[in-house]
Amino acid sequence: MANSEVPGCCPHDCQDGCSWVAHVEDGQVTKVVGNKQHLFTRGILCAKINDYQTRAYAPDRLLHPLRRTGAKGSGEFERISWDEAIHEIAAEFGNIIDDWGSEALMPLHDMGSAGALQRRALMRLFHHIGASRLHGSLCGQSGNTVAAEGHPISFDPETIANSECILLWGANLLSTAHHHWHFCLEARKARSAKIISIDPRRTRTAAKCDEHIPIRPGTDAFLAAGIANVLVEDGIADFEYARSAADDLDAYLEEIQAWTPDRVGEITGVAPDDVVRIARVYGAARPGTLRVGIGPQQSRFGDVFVKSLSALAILSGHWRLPGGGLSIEGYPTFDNTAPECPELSPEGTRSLHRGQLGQILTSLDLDPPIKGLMVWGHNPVVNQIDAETVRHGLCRNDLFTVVIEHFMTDTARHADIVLPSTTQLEHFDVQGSWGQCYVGLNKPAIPPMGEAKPHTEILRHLASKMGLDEPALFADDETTARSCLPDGFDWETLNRQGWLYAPQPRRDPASMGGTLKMSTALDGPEDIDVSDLFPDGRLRLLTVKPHYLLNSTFANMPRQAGQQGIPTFEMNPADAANLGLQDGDRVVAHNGKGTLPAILRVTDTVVRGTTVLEGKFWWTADKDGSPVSNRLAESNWTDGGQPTFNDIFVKVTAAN
Ligand SMILES: Nc1nc2c(c(=O)[nH]1)N[C@H]1C(S)=C(S)[C@@H](COP(=O)(O)OP(=O)(O)OC[C@H]3O[C@@H](n4cnc5c(=O)[nH]c(N)nc54)[C@H](O)[C@@H]3O)O[C@H]1N2
Ligand SMILES: Nc1nc2c(c(=O)[nH]1)N[C@H]1C(S)=C(S)[C@@H](COP(=O)(O)OP(=O)(O)OC[C@H]3O[C@@H](n4cnc5c(=O)[nH]c(N)nc54)[C@H](O)[C@@H]3O)O[C@H]1N2
Ligand code: SF4
Ligand SMILES: [Mo]
Repeated sequence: MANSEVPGCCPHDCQDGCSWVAHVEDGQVTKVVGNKQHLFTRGILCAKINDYQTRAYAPDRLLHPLRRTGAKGSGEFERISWDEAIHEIAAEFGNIIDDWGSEALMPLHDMGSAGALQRRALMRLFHHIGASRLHGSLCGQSGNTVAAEGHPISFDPETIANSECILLWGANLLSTAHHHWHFCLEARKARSAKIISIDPRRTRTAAKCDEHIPIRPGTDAFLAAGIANVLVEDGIADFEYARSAADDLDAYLEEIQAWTPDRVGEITGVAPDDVVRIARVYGAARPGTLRVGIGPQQSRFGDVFVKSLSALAILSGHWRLPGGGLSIEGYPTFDNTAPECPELSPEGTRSLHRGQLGQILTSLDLDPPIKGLMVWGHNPVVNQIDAETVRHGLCRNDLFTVVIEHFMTDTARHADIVLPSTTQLEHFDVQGSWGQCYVGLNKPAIPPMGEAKPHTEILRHLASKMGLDEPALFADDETTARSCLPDGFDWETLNRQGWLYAPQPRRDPASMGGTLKMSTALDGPEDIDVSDLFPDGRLRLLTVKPHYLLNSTFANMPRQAGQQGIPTFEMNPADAANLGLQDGDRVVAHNGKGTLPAILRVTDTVVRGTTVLEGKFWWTADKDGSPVSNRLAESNWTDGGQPTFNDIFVKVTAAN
């Protein structure tokens, strides 16, 4: 068999969207390497993905359809054929539609695969049959909410190389989007840019910045107001620009006035001198950049957090220059939703929030209730808020659940039917990005492992078994892929080299014709009591992204799991001393909802009042509980719908 090098792209939920080359020898993928030609990837994949073939060849990979034989969640299944599986799903879905109506069916996917076909194409079946639709996000929903008000939150991240000051605000780039760091380094080299991390934790990234400003989580909007206040006091605010973008500048200026450096210091824990100094460096830069992460959005302050940073970026006028402004995301010209064919969904079909699964499955008021669920690219039993409620919902005996997966995850264990999915090495796909401006094309390097199937094939098989004749359900993969691309897109080059740079035009706040709102309705200093940030003297548990895992993906892979290590709480020495705990102790975090065992690491890299768990682990219960942090998370969302994963408050005690 000939050897070959097959172009493809990393499908994981990461802003970098790397382009890769799979090396195939005698029909086996021997390695997967970063594409050297791709200007973003620069030949390097990350610590999660650089041995990607081991995922495809993993001994615990799901390779056949399965039917449940034991209780839900028991993990007891029997092997069945594809025909049996598809027949059973078609029959169950048909019965549910007859008895309860189409809206009793719920599709549910997240970003397990970012490939447009793998992630989205199955939705056209659900839209066509009139199943409940989906809206909302588990991820940067606060950013989406502020963007929906007209605030731009994205531009081409490569232009950050032009910046003279980059505030990495709650963004741990070296773990979560390490290719973005290159452009920060270029700015440092070419423009002497200062790179400053604002984060409750001295992360890998913070350690490489020019400065790290530790901040109490949830207090960022006050720091943003304080910085804005200094820009005004110093006469370096760009009022002309702000007036061209917003119609409430005066209200905003009034709101921030109370936020003097001293008051900001009391609430945020940032020294008043630092507030002034950062403001001056940021204000004087031409331009300055706010590079903002997702983690800080995942608390009840999330929407205000994003809004306050957009207001600061507007007031500074940095949007006037390329690379300046507010950068949370970045996009190529690519229509992500085209493969879903949303137009097939009957008008008036109800829509469900994809981040409220526990409530949706356990509600007594939902009419019709959800009777049939299909999940792909998502592990809700670990990643949805209030995970015990999700699990209770999935244990309902009157719920028929299908899970499409690579592995027997905690979610798959609760399915009635499990279908094996191909990996990116085994199927064709095309994808945009949420962090940069390239479209990626993925060609299969090897045939499907075992009986695994791409989702588009599952779509065609199921549509046919359900007796449907809508032509879109039977479209070939290339037609579906091309529907994501604008007219005149250079398909030939994309097809040949596996990627194409296709940036969306830069849009700045002034392009909104002066209609934006800068005001965040921020509380005044007199309304805030710092102790409210830590109810009952508990610690806030921050669940940050693991360096070697991608959310819960790879938690079952020995290499990545070994490097990530066992669940560990990082805790400030002052808090540990207060609690009588020592480095290396076995401890348990608990609140009214559950317990979470971990090993304690006492370290001054974390601010007081906060403990940090790096990682999403699978359920594996022991006598002290399980490491799934969302079991301890109350069901809460911001007004904009962001689940508040980081609002977990716990007591930490020694394990018995
Ligand atoms: N290695 C790896 N990479 C990933 C992922 C992964 O799981 N592992 N997940 C991917 C996904 S889905 C996403 S959404 C992105 C997320 O990418 P990031 O947003 O960069 O990741 P997080 O770790 O969630 O949060 C970033 C930082 O915010 C800090 N933080 C938390 N709360 C606050 C706060 O209130 N204020 C401030 N200033 N900082 C705060 C945390 O300490 C953390 O260092 O990463 C993607 N990339
Ligand atoms: N406490 C807490 N909770 C959080 C977060 C947090 O930081 N803290 N982060 C939140 C964020 S930002 C996000 S984005 C969500 C992420 O939540 P999820 O999207 O559930 O993230 P993963 O754990 O990566 O699970 C993705 C699943 O998709 C599967 N998969 C991958 N590729 C394919 C494929 O091609 N086909 C199929 N069928 N399956 C595939 C993987 O095996 C994996 O089980 O979690 C959220 N939950
Ligand atoms: S997870 Fe992100 S950084 Fe790692 S290879 Fe994939 S796209 Fe690149
Ligand atoms: Mo995310």
